Amino acid sequence: MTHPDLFFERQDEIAIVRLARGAKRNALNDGLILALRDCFQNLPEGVGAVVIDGEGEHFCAGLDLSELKERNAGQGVLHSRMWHQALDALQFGPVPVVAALHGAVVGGGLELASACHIRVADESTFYALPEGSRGIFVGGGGSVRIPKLIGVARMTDMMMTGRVYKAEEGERAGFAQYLVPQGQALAKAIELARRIATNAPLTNYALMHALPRIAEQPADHGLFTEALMAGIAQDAPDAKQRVRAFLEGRAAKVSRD
Ligand code: 1HE
Repeated sequence: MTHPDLFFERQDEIAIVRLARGAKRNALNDGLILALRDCFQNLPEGVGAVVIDGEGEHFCAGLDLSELKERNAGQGVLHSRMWHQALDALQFGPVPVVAALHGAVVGGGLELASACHIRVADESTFYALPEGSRGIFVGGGGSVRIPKLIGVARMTDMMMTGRVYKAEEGERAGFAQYLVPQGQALAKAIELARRIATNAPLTNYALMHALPRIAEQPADHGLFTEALMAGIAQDAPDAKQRVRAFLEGRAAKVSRD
């Protein structure tokens, strides 16, 4: 799992994955995309959640444009499919991924962020899809994932007009679930990842693998899938222990503070 531009650090029950190509604003070349795929396909046992962030002033400047050579149509399809495989490995991997965002989250960088399960942005964050002005289209799953966060109309506007969303309006639009002061995204993402890692593994699995599929199913199929998932989850020894702990007064109550 070693690549010069991808930093991996285990911190007890979580892992930090960092894009480490700051001099190129963490632009994603083919090697880095394949390294991300390999990383999420080979997470060590015992990692319960992952935080992903970027080195330097920006989270990620998107596709490495210096590699955008003359590709024919077939090569372009395969290149896009390579991105799909890598970001699917992240989204549908073994454990949840929290993105810690700052600075530019643009193009393929936004596609990467939108494949994560939770996004924490600091006040320096800005979101854009410059593909429109570069004469290309999204190819890293953005047309599927980004409208699920902000809607088709906002994404169309971003690509047609080059609109840039700053951190605060980006949070309101749905890009990020948490907005924190500048420089604090990583700390908040780590705090969330540690909390997520304490969940029953099957609950996290259901949230990653069942929930997005249920959301795409017709309602009667979705309700049936939900019932199957609920039955499987409640049967796990972990679930029984947690419910017993609550009933015996040994587990935390829900608190508004
Ligand atoms: C790059 C890239 C890149 C920076 N590919 N080399 N993405 C974009 O269209 C965004 C292009 N990048 C930018 O608009 C800016 O670089 C940033 C706003 C992200 C950052 O600005 P700044 O002033 O901090 O950095 P910089 O001086 O522009 O860039 C520093 C170096 O990184 C410079 O190289 P140097 O050798 O001259 O030092 C830049 O050329 C290089 N660099 N971004 C290659 N993207 C699956 S399809 C996805 C399709 C897309 O993602 S399209 C959108 C591509």
